[in-house]
Amino acid sequence: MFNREINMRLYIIASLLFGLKIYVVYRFLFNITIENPLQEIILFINPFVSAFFVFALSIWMNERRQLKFIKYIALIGTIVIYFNLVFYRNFTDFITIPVLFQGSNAADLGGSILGLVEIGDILLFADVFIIWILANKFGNHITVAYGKKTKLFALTLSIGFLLGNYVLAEIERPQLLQRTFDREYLVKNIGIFNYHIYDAVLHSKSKAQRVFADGNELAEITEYMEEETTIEGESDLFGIAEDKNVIFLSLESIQSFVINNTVNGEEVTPFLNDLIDNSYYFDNFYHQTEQGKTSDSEFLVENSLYPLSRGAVYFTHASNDYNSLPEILGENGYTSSVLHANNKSFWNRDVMYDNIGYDEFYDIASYEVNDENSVGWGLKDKDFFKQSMKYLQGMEQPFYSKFITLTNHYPFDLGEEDASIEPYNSNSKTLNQFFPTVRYTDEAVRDFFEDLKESGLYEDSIIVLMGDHYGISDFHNKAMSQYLDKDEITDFDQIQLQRVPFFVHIPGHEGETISKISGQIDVKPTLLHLMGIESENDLTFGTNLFLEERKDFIALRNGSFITNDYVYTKNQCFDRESGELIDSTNELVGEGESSVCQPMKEKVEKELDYSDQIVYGDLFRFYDFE
Ligand code: GP9
Ligand code: MN
Repeated sequence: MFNREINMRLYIIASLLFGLKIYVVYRFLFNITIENPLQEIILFINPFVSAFFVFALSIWMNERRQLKFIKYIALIGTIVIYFNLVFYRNFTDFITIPVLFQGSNAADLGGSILGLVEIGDILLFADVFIIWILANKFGNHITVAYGKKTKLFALTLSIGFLLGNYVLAEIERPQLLQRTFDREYLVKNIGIFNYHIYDAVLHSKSKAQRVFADGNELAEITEYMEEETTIEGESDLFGIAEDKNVIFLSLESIQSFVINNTVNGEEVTPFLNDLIDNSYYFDNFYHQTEQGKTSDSEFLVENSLYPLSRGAVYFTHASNDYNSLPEILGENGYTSSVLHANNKSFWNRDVMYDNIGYDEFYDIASYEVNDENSVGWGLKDKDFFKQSMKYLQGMEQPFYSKFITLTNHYPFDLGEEDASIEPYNSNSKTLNQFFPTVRYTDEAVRDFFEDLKESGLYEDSIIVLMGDHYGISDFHNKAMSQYLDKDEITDFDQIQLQRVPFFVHIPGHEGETISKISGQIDVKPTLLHLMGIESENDLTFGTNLFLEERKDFIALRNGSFITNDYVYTKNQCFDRESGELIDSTNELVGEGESSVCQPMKEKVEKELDYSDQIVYGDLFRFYDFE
């Protein structure tokens, strides 16, 4: 039946059978969420594209080798898929190299592995079986020695398919490979085999950088920290939260420009505005995140180190030694947890949280999520807080609990029933919709405060609120200038828009508004100070915000910075008060002269570089924090 006329070659049969199998596994055995038709299309074509690419390599070999190659590739591919499936049944996640070799995950699995194997799994090997029979019985009919033309044609075709797949994936999720986001996204967009290759590259890159570090770099860095970022002294607030719970709210995409502001004549954040009156509120507080978005802000808060300029440090350096907040709190009698109604593997949180010492992570599996209570990215904030109360009440005290909200996330979708205010009216749908979802989160926080009071937890806690990063990018500057009633959004304004709200609410305290420049890098030393935990030996780039003095700049991750006097960005130095351009290192400064921002620019670059050295070299493994 398989003769030259039909031209059904084994590599094509194998691609179809194997591709189909993989598709079925993706679609029905892994619980992959499909959010739109494009994802569905990618998920369907990817298995065939990947299978064809590998099987088509066989035609460069002689007939006997072709058969062998196809047989074993099908077998090995199936084993890889199968291992992932078994792993997935236990962890709802895909295998990464670190979990395979060093994670506690894999060890946990050891004992229970038999329980995850099902008899029907044998069907996963059906195509392998067919391929082996065909190869053994009809081998010489379904393979030939291919001519150069066919070889090149098949190769071009398979690379073309692969590129096509990649382009679709980029359309679906721009910067997928640079930013990673989530293993599930990777698998559904580039397929599980390409995902493993990607994971291996990522892993070896960070391993290599680590290998060349020996700890000698640390002396210079600690000296710098001692001089620049360690500020002696105590404030009245030292230990004010000792033995109290700390509830940390990470507010998705909330920027400072909505605070005490209105849209269509309505207050955007009435609850947060009122909260300012009885909180320590920082109105010049900057986010310092890059591509890792929320996870970068988490990293800053937990470590007082900078995230990376490329990729998400939560992904690239999740197994480093850190001296993280949850770990320190654990040593000081606190239990720690994170509550966030998303996939636990998003931003690799499950792995990172485990490493830095969180006791508990309440991810999407801890919540009841259905069509009624979700919008946009998932569970609505109000339901999220409501459903979280039972966990909070059950926690051993004192606890540190981080809540990460989600509703106010791009593209800022909200049902009419949840919108208390009208959208804005401009050419940017994104900005327009931003206001009602910000208001929604404001109300969710308001309700949460009520529930805390009702449960009695409020009195025993301090509540910290922080915007994680910007929600409105410079892409919407035209609409933004309309909203802010400005002719244009200058580079100076753009930096000022990177401010996010930061509140420390201590029940019974009147608080005050503090206008010193500050940022996410300062949160860790500030919290430890409030909790009465000495942190002199911590290596941090931030400083405690309740001291009179502080380090004299805030660096954004892209090298822009803010000092008391200046704002520097894109080679321009602005006066912070007036927003006037003082000089530009490109144009206005003549030869031999230098910008007034120059000395600080060098310092900022140095600090960012030191932080990178710590992360890339995993330098804290050489340091004794005791
Ligand atoms: C995802 C949530 C939002 O879990 O934290 O992520 P973001 O895109 O803002 O980083
Ligand atoms: Mn976010």
